[in-house]
Amino acid sequence: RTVSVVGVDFSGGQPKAGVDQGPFQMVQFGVLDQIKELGWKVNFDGTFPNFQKLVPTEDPDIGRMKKPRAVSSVTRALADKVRLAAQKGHFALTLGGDHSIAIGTVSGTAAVHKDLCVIWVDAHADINTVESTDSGNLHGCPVSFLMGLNKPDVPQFEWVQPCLTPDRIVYIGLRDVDPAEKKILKELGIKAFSMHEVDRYGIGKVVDMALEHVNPHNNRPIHLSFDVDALDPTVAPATGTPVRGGLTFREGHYICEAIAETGLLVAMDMVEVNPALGDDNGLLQTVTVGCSLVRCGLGETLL
Ligand code: DIR
Ligand code: MN
Ligand code: MN
Ligand code: MN
Repeated sequence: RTVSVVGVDFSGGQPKAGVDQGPFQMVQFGVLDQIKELGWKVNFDGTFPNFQKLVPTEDPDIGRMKKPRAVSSVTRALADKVRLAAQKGHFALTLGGDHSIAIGTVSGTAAVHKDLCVIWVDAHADINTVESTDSGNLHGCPVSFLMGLNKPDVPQFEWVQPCLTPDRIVYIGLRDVDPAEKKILKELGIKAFSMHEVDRYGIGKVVDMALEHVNPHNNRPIHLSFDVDALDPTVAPATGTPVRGGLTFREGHYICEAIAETGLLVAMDMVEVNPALGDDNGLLQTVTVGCSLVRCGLGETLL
């Protein structure tokens, strides 16, 4: 099988520079060769698409939203790339970049895989609406766009087709959810396994329950959107919004292994790796773990 890899050198969904260098770092670390060694044909054009050039020089706030034009044009172009990859039957692997880019990746896969479900692994729920967001950072909002929760439509994001329903997404790893987000999760009945449930049931049971919820008949294609800040900051320190009390190294890998084992995974995002944050050791640790999570999603096993 073939995997199409897109590196998204974009940081405009949040204020910290450096997360745009995440894809370069993971590629430099050798993730593409590592994937080839797993038996995949890798489709990567060698030069990054350079999403940065789509970023407008002037991009004043709209309401609370920061950099709305940049996020819109980058995610729109990314959605096309991911859709084309999925149309060819390729696995779509996206290396970020901040998590706002999931507006593009999920739009792209959902356009092709009509029955898609999404597993969102994150410390955060990323479901703020353009009205509920306190920070104005759009990496805290992608799920609200994918679900069509922003009414009336924000003109810049009119191109986004609501492609996700509350029963088609499940969260794992949450521990920093804004009050307005808690309300949205509750009102829409969205299933979430926070760190509390990971503690209570163990990661094996949590992943079983998550898959059972979102994919009861084991026949829906799965998009895994993995924010590296789901991991504990001791494991992945180089990220923009670290939150203590996260997933262990093995818990993170187990999630990817178990989802890969279903044979239903069609797309994966690895986002929020920010090589500019923290010391050299923290950077190496974070890039290394990002690459190994990707390998597990693509079928690497321990034995
Ligand atoms: C917060 C933090 N809920 C916000 N979100 C983050 O800005 O909307 N997402 N850090 O990754
Ligand atoms: Mn996120
Ligand atoms: Mn996060
Ligand atoms: Mn918060």
